[in-house]
Amino acid sequence: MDTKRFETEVIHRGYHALQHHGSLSPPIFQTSTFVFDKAETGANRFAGEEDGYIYSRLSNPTVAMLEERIAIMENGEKGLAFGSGMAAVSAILLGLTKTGDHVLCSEGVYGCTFGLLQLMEEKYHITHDFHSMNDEESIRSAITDHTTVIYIESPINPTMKLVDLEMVASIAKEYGIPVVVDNTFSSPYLQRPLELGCEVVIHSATKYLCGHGDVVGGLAVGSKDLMSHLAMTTQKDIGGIMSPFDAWLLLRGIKTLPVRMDRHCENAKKIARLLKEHPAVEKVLFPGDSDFPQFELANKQMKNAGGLISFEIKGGKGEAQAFMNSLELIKIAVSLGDAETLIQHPATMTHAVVPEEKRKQMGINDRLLRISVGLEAWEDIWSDIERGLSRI
Ligand code: LCS
Repeated sequence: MDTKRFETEVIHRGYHALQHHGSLSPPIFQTSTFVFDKAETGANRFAGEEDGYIYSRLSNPTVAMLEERIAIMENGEKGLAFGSGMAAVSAILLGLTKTGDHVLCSEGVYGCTFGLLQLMEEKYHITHDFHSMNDEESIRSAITDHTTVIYIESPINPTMKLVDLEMVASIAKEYGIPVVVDNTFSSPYLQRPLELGCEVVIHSATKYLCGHGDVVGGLAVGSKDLMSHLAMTTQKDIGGIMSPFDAWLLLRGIKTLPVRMDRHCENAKKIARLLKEHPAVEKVLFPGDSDFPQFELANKQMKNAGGLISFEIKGGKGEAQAFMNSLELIKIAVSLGDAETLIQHPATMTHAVVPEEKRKQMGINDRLLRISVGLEAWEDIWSDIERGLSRI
């Protein structure tokens, strides 16, 4: 199929109905293994001399449809699906490093990615440094002879800080170091890191790609060579793969990604503006706000600002928790990107594993709250927030 526009690819790419009895919806190949017509076929497939399925940890037709779809969405060559976002992060980071190597990481990452970097350092002596990555010379001086990966979240969970992906990718190219970007907060509809020169893009597919809060999954996209290598090593042998049913739910959710994202972005813009004007709010962190320190960069590398808003409430942890407890429509829950508006307290929830001093360095204090603005009528979302703020 010729490449079509994004909104068309998310619906059609990877599936050919007429090859499946005309079924409009793709089949779920809920099977662990595949039957060979004769012993030689099995031998040839294991030897890589013949295409075809072998065993669902190695590849599965429903999962392969999703891998093809995410690859085109990120404008990359090959996609891989995993059982969670963290299975994707760990397969990529462990696949690109060995003992003695160094990872240069953005100043702030999701709490479990932080935990994984700690584990890699303690158990395998793969060291890491956090870096703001907003100055070219200081990035150059932070790269060591042992740096084999530059790992970036942008926007960073939950502080919404951005990293200039094109700038970091061009420096990394001089050193021959791959740049890996966790694109979970934007989704490929809003930001495509591979088009900016980065090598690998990762998603917690649990979030916007799924969109309905019913799957935990991960996806990664990169060059055919690199992804095939990872498929045969850290994906196959560590084995954190995605189930056919979850792949099917993701294929379904992804069809509506563009329309959902437009609505998330629209709602978030309205809520961010109203939060900013409210006297009980100290500070709003939202890349779509013209006062956001990296507003220009957001406009340069993102199609729109996304559906996540972090804000500091006046007071401390007590006020933050009292506000959350006073909400009626908005759900207190981690995760993001669902139809329902969700609120969480990063210091005691998603980033509780990060030691307090490090959390402060990342910009996460006890007053900070993160809202994943859902698809409800924005007026209803706002009246819930407004009522909550007036009660504390
Ligand atoms: N990367 C980012 C940026 C994330 O926000 C998360 C999960 C992951 C990776 C891991 O993905 P998972 O294994 O959960 O699919 N973030 C969460 C959050 O902010 N709240 O709950 C989970």
